[in-house]
Amino acid sequence: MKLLAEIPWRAWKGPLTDDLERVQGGFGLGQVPARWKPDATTGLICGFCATGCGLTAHLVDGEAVNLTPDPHFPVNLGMACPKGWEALVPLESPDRATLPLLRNPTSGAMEAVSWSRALGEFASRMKLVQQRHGPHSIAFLSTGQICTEEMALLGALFKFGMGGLHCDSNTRQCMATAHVAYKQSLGFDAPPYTYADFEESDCLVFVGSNPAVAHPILWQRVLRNRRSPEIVVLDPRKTETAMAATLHVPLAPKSDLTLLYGLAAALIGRGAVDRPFIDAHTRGFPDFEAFVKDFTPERVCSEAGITRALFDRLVECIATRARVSYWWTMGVNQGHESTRTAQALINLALMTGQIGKPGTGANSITGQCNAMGSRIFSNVTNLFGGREFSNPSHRAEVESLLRLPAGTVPTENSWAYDQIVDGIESGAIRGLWVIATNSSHSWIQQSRFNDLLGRLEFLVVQDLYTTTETAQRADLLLPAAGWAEKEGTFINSERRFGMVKRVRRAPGQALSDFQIFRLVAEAWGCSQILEVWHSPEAVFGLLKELSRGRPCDISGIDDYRAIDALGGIQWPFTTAMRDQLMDPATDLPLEALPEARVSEVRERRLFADGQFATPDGRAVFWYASPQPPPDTTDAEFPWVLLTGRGSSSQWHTNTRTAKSPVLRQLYPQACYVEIHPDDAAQIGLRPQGRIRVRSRRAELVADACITPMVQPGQVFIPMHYSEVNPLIRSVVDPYSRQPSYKFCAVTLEALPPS
Ligand SMILES: Nc1nc2c(c(=O)[nH]1)N[C@H]1C(S)=C(S)[C@@H](COP(=O)(O)OP(=O)(O)OC[C@H]3O[C@@H](n4cnc5c(=O)[nH]c(N)nc54)[C@H](O)[C@@H]3O)O[C@H]1N2
Ligand SMILES: Nc1nc2c(c(=O)[nH]1)N[C@H]1C(S)=C(S)[C@@H](COP(=O)(O)OP(=O)(O)OC[C@H]3O[C@@H](n4cnc5c(=O)[nH]c(N)nc54)[C@H](O)[C@@H]3O)O[C@H]1N2
Ligand code: SF4
Ligand SMILES: [Mo]
Repeated sequence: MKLLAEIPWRAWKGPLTDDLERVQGGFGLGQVPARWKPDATTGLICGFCATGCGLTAHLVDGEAVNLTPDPHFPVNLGMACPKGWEALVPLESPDRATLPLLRNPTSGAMEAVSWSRALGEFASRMKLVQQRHGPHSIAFLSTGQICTEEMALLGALFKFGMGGLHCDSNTRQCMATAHVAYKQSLGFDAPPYTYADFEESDCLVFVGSNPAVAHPILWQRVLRNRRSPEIVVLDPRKTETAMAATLHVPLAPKSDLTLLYGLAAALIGRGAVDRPFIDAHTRGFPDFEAFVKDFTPERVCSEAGITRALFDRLVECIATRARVSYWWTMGVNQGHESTRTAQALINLALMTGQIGKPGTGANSITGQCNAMGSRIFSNVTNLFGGREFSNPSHRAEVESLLRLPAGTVPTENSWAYDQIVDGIESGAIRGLWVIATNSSHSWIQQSRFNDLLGRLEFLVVQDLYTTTETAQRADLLLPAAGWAEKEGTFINSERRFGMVKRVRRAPGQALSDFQIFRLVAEAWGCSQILEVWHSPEAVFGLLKELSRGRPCDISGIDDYRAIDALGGIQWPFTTAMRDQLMDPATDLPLEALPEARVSEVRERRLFADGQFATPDGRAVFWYASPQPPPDTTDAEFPWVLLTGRGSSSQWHTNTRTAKSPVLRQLYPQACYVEIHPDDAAQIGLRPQGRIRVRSRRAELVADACITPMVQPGQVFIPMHYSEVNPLIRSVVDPYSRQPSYKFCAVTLEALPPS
């Protein structure tokens, strides 16, 4: 093990200015706070995916030197994937941003500046943009990877303090579809399940989801299922998950909607529906029933490119198993008609009454560690607590709860990510603040995006590293403390709040995002608005009040200690639920809940009573006729390019995972393209050959990986390599505005080995 003193940034001897003394306020340098047992160990939630595994940090002098999975945490039960085990290593990288950096307008070089200078530049230049081009000419793009309290503070600062309107986050790339689909169908963005459902289901249907790679610990939960379940995978590729399934349906890319409507028609035809549930708890079924009649097995099999026998077997699985659960991820969320596709899955669960009971549900698996937090509490696409900006009574509630002057809350919705990008093109957006997302690699049709960044008058990037594709384009770089260097909560896929704790000192002058937002407010001159937002836990208290009476009510969670002591707490957890568990007369904190009663808090699912969050309590059937993908294949571009996760050891744009020598051993360093052996032969690919992949927008050259995992006519490139996104056309779903990353027409050319 490396000694702390040997870690490169520990040797940092930069100026310790008065300025830093003033701004750090307990969040910058100095000792890790002793509030979480300063002795041998403390628990915290992993900072990569939304599985939300509990990790145990092993401390020396109050600082984490190692991590192990927590055997008692209800999510991971003692397991972790390679990223979790290695999570401390990326914090120690020499390219950590340790000082604010400002671009010298003459030389173009980035130069270290004090925090005072950086914050002064931030406020004066963003304000100048607003003076020249109007208050809504500044925007931010944020993330599902910082703490809930940080997101909430940012959303309040920008919309209530800085006079901004347009902002979005990388959750648009990830979970927007699930958000909109649930909201329309069930009345609230409410994934209904708990992880125990993986173990309690008789038939698990995974659609566009590869948990064996992308959510390995959830996959372990599936493997713990003792009910001999059918495991069905709908994925054009024979993924690691599909190989382990009992039934793989290799449907044609983006034929999901047709197939799912055909499935609904076949189930209705067999009478495999729950009429009493439909009558009591849903709206719109008769019209849906009439609509799906056109989706005959013949049509479906032809459009999805599967055999009739396979289709019949799929119908049989779902019709005959008692507890059926539907799980979806990016193969559904990222598409040109993704919202209706997600809703086709919700419709299946509704019409068969498979929701609100053990082992059932229409269950979207979340991607980033805190995408759930950003969906409900970031004040970006919806007003705090899943409220609407356009609703006057919602605005008044928030203004009153936060003691804001009437009229502070904007009445309009923000533009979505793609509209902000278009806004840069049209000149409507001139100042951009990018926080904890690496858009210059991850956004769709990336060359256009990166060209557009050049048109901005001011680009601020707030990140852990100076080397990300986006940071390198910044005019101002704000050095952020990362996961484990700060405190707050994450919300995982099953709606569970978990604690992030400060068990490491941030390097140099890096500050937590929370502290940076507070300092921006001060520099902007709007800190009075945020007086009550002084610490993460104070913000958590505000979020409790903002959630009260909403479907995501967490008013019954006392404080951080309760979350920590109970293995996380799922929303909702209302004051009434708390009072049932803890006699209010005893005045004991929730953390003192007797062990015997902890199970009542640990695992909960939604909609057990068939009451949904719509005004009339009924879930709604949504559907639309399937449309072909806009980036069509033709004689010139005959292959379909699919993208997604390549390995359990790579995280997105690889800014963090590339920093671990252990993780680096576990994935190919150079971009590669998976191609079927028949196609390899067709294009004349030689062993160890390389391939040129060209779309209507760009081209790349990558190593060839010849494998029957992909079907003929399709190729796959992992998203972790920055070469891939320039190829993909900017197509978004009309309702969720989530990009369609998983369908791009390309042509291939074999190149000799390099
Ligand atoms: N190791 C690792 N884990 C991660 C991440 C990571 O970067 N690395 N990222 C996290 C995040 S933010 C997310 S959102 C999740 C994503 O988790 P997943 O969605 O499971 O991962 P992907 O590989 O993006 O996509 C899943 C599958 O969709 C399939 N697919 C493509 N097109 C279609 C289609 O038209 N129909 C169907 N049915 N399937 C299709 C792809 O072949 C792929 O196997 O993973 C999370 N976990
Ligand atoms: N082709 C293709 N493209 C895709 C996808 C796909 O399937 N195919 N998937 C999409 C999906 S689902 C997602 S979620 C996106 C992800 O896309 P991004 O969000 O752009 O990817 P990350 O690499 O996670 O970027 C996070 C950034 O935040 C920084 N960071 C980490 N922690 C902190 C922190 O605490 N504070 C601050 N300030 N910075 C921090 C990291 O260093 C990194 O630069 O990619 C999308 N892009
Ligand atoms: S599965 Fe997700 S939450 Fe669990 S250790 Fe791996 S990255 Fe972390
Ligand atoms: Mo994601």
